[in-house]
Amino acid sequence: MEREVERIVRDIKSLRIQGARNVARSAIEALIIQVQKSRAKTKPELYSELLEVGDALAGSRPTEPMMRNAISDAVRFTLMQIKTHPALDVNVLKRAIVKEAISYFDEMEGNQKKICDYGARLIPEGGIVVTHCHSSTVTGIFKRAKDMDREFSVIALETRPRYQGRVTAKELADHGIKATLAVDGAVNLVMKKADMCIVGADAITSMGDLINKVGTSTVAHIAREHDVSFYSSAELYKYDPLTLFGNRERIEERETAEVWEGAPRNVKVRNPAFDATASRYINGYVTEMGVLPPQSLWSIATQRLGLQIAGI
Ligand code: RUB
Repeated sequence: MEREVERIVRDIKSLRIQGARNVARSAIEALIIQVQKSRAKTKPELYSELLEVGDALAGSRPTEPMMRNAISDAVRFTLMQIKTHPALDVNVLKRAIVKEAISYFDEMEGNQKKICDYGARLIPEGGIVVTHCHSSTVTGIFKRAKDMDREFSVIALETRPRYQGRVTAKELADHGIKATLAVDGAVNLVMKKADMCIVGADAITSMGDLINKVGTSTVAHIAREHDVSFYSSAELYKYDPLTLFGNRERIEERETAEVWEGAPRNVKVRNPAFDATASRYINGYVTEMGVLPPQSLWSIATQRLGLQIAGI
């Protein structure tokens, strides 16, 4: 594996690269680097290099189906080229893979623009919106709403232990949006005056449940308690197709030192990075296909991603 690719794997693991979209984007960048620098002389050699890099990337953050879906697309594309063009030269194949991977970035940008347009229309004029963690999709929506001259303010929850809420608050304030940071434990208190909640997504299951930064489910439950609408914004690439066959989304457990460095030996420390919010707490998913009810997301995502369901 190329050194630069190893560095990207490390950066994803350590959260230097953070957020599902950034992670997926960097994973594809890594595949492009590997293919461009590959010394593979044959197509099977190139294919096994791709599989090796794909496995290392996918294992770097287990709760990231957007990255997995993007890697699978690249691997599937390569396999199809090998099968359908047996005479294809390995260097021509390398260029074709790179071209295909670059087109994924354009698609991502187009999707993000649509999500920001749909999401911005949901932001209530003069309202207070609560968010959790840092999602580039959510901050994109807020910035779009601001650029449409909508007046609103955002409360970003701090998001222990890695404080991604600070990244959100600063990014929004730098864009001229009124931003307040509150500790996670204040969620009930701040929700009393809120008009809406919106968070990102790491994974969406076939049941329409949301997997996002730990603490998201608490935000959703408390929003329901106060009758505040709760949305998640996500590209359909975040749908995990394996959940349709009963697979549960794996929740990443991170280093306990992130929570308490040097904790007493007789204290057990847990550090789950994500949690699951049941679909009944979610008013809608803001996607590139519009604001979808959680129950219909799986079928629209299946069509959009061109997935085959065995037996149908
Ligand atoms: C980030 C997080 C974000 C989603 C969506 O967790 O939970 O809400 O990844 O982000 P972490 P985006 O900091 O552990 O990666 O909308 O940018 O894809």
